[in-house]
Amino acid sequence: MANLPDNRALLDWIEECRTLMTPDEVEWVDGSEEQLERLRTRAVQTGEMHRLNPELLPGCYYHRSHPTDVARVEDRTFICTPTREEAGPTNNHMTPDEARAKVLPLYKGCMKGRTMYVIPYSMGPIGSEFSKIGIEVTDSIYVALSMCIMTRAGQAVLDQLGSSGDFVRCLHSKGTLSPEDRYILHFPEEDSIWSINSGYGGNALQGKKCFALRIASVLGRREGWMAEHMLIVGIENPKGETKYICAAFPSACGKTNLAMLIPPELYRKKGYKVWTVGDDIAWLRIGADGRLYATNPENGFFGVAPGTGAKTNPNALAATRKNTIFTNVVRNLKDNTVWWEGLDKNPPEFGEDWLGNPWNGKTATEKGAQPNSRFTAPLSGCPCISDKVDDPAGVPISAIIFGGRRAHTAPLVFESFDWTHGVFVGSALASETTAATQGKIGVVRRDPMAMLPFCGYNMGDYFAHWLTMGDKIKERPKIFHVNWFRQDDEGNYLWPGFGDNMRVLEWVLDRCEGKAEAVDSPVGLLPREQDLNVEGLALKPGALTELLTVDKAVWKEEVKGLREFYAKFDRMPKALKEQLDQLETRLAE
Ligand code: GTP
Ligand code: SPV
Ligand code: MN
Repeated sequence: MANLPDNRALLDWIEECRTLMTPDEVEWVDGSEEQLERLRTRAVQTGEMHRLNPELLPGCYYHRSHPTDVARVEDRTFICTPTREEAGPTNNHMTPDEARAKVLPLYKGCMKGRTMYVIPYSMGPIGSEFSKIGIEVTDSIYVALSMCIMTRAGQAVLDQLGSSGDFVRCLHSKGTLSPEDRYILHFPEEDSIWSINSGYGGNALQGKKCFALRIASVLGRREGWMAEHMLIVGIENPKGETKYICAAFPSACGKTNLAMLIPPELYRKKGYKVWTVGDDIAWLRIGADGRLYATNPENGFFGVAPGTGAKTNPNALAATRKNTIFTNVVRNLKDNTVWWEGLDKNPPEFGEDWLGNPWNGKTATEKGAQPNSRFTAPLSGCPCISDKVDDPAGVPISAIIFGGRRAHTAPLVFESFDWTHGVFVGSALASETTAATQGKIGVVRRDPMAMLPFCGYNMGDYFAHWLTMGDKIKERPKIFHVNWFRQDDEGNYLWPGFGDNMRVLEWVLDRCEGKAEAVDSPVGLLPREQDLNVEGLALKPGALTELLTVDKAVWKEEVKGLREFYAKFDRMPKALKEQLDQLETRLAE
């Protein structure tokens, strides 16, 4: 049992939660293996989780969420501030009073007959001056166990908190799982988060998007740092020097894959290595030397299962072979393991699909795994995990990359002219929607900095904050844009992607060191064909030319769309509006 600190603020708040939701019991999560094992056993008894083959997948469990509860629900996610203006034009808004009036009745007595778990957790290494503490209360063992993988959780966090009231109050109940009453609410002024009627991922594991992005983005603006939807990866060159890159791609657009990429053989032979620091969220601060430093506030991966295979992402796959919880994938009943589309070419004949129906991979016409099915795996299980993940100082960033899924329009890679233009490029990011959020898939939407669903305040102010940070950073990282998803007329990807993205990263890092050439284009600086190492690649004739082409007519359309988007903002910084005008002028030349 946890050793409770003498902390009035904390104990009073837990008592408030207990009175409101009336659980039968309250259990503090100390994070000890003994307690976690007890919780796992309980989850197996209640049927919430299923223990997988201990020889093939030791410490691994299978879980299904409710069929209506399989992705983040952006239309039910709200920023609750006194004025609409503070939430801005891209967020759903309620006043804190409205939100409480709507949702308090749903919480009333919602934990009757259940246990309320109290999870103390740290985003970032415990005790680092950059880390922040949250306390999540939940009635879901799945959420409690997942939080213990995804964050640094337990007694050490309580000890660190001591008597301080400085923690984010995270209230979660799976409630009745009713989609009509599902709410994900953020109260930035009170450092609190309320979610109810979902047990899924970003809706329920509040340390992740709710805290580490929406609340943290507000804290970052106030305190002079940034919370971003970015992977962090280290590229070690043959001389043993490691340079770090951050990259922001929208959900299910390749962050986990880029963070763990295995370089093509020709690079490996030369001695290149890749180290993963983070795959989803980066907290960025200016160090004492004036450079930009990144830390990964998380302690685990909540990764997309479909498409993760031995060919595409062997490191992610390896990370899921131990102590992992799988959600909404296929169960292989023959050997009590799991499967999903893209794992291998050997789907189970005796399986159950993500809904629990009998499923035979040899004859099935429907997919077996939900397209947004996921694995929750500890960072420590990843073979290429960086030895810097626990470093409280973080890693220095050489380059920032924005990217999305664009079948046409965006070239494979381009460099921005300077920081302000780079911020403009980030603000102009657009991508085809994926299964990570409920709604239509494959429609292009504007998703600035991949933060559209995650910025906890007015996005006009957020852009201004990016510009201000640029003024303060001494050695500003160069800013790039990539697109691994450009297609030919038949809908085939022009670029092989995955490990071969290393070839683009090499150009990016060489540009940072002034070692590679680039040519001007209206949208930014492009590599010439000879500037990318495509040795050993079987690209279709003309593919590279097409990948590096900026079609002015298509981009003029892009500018139109962007103008419409910019028009939504009252608080759009002047410098970015000027960037848009300049782009239009360059396209007209
Ligand atoms: P979130 O966890 O939702 O934030 O997603 P993510 O950005 O980490 O995306 P992830 O790396 O999990 O990739 C999502 C999907 O895109 C998977 O099905 C991948 O197989 C696919 N993918 C990733 N990288 C590439 C690439 O370079 N090319 C192609 N064609 N597909 C890719
Ligand atoms: C995303 O959707 O960007 C994710 C998964 O990383 S979730 O935790 O649900 O936000
Ligand atoms: Mn994500």
